[in-house]
Amino acid sequence: MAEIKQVQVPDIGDYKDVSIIEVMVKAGDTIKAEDNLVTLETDKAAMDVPSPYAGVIKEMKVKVGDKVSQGSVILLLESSGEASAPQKNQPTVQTVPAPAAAQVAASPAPAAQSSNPSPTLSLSGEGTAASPPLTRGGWEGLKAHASPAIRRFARELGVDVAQVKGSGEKGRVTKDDVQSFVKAALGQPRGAAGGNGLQVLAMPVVDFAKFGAIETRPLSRIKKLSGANLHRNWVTIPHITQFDEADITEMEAFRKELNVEYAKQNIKITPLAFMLKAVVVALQQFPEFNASLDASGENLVLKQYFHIGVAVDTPDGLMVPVLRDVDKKGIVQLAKELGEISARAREKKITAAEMQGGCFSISSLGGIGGTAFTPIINAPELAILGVSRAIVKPMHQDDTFVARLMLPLSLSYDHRVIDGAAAARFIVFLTQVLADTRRLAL
Ligand code: CAO
Repeated sequence: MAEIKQVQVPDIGDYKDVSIIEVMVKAGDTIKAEDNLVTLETDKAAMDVPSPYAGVIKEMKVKVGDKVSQGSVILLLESSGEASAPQKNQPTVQTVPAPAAAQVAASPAPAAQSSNPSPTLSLSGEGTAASPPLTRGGWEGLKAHASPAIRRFARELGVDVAQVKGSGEKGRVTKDDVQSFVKAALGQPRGAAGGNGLQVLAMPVVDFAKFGAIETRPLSRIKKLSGANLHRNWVTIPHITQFDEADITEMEAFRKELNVEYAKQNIKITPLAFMLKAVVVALQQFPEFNASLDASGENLVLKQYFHIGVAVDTPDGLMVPVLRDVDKKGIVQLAKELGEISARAREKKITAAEMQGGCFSISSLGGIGGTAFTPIINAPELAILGVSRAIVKPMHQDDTFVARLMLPLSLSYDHRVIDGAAAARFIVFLTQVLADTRRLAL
């Protein structure tokens, strides 16, 4: 025969007067043993309290905001006799860890960042608290204020709880919030502003053999990896490219002298060694270029070290090894390291670690030719310098034209962080340093 049972707060350790932040059931509900009834929140954890019995709820004894301790009555239940297995009606606890810095991979993902993200359904779904995915959404998910039950509910729907605006107490995300979020996301046209998808036509599938002889060659592993990173960086970072030219006539004369001097030691000094040093002087002058956005996308992480990536063209594709502590090294030392690291990249002897930790990159096509190009930022860096081939040009000086060796520079920068004026100042400063190499020592 059915009997009325009191369902009480079970043993919750030393906690007393704990807040009820969510009530998942109401009078009249038919519940199963183990169904969650309420969520309690301490300063360290949120806990779901499951029902020890199955039955019909006769009366609720608590509401959101009430304070309870072990033994407080949550509700009266007309029990159908079915009880949960012993020890099972313990609260399920989920701690709310502090956000951790996402580990930066060789060429890590700067997922679309927004300080006010619009509803989006995550395709992969949010990770668990134990193993959050290394995405901004995932880490943010841990920061979001939501009970374990709501997190689970959101996860089942593939919703990143971090993106849901909470309407509960202290901005807590409720079940209604998650449902409204899903409705809003479903109501949005795919690829609308703020959505995750890009609304583009599918690539045409063409039978090329219809038009002539062909050969199919698979892309190298490096090309596949770097291609995916380049694609992501190109579509997610608003790139602007600023162009300028540096008068390197004097620098070139000095470089030639050095090359004669160091030929015996088999060290070849190319303009790139000077570029590395000049870039660091500019980064010191403009620290926001020596920075990255943090995982939330809302803070700039300014670096006090100067590691510069150098794009190396290898038979298998592009690699970007990183030269460390460029500020602490001289031009000859840098030229030597550049020669070694680019040779090792071409021999596929570069490790993943050697491609990590860069602050800024240089892509030099000066040895090949071309007048200018628009390099793609190597995220999470904020800018990259493209270097093209220097040519002798007539420059107007003191009412006359003089022949000067001019080096074309192309600076691509992340416009979310760097303003056009700052980029123009950076590149002008860089050209001044290159025009007068004494400034490298300042
Ligand atoms: N203007 C004129 N001459 C230049 C120059 C420039 N900007 N840069 C280099 N040179 C000269 C060098 O002095 C050298 O001349 P000598 O042989 O007469 O001494 C010659 O061009 C070849 O230089 P290099 O390319 O071997 O050496 P580097 O230090 O300039 O560059 C490296 C090294 C590894 C960056 C380069 O070999 C390379 O791989 N570049 C390609 C990078 C790339 O693919 N970028 C594209 C990325 S985006 O898709």
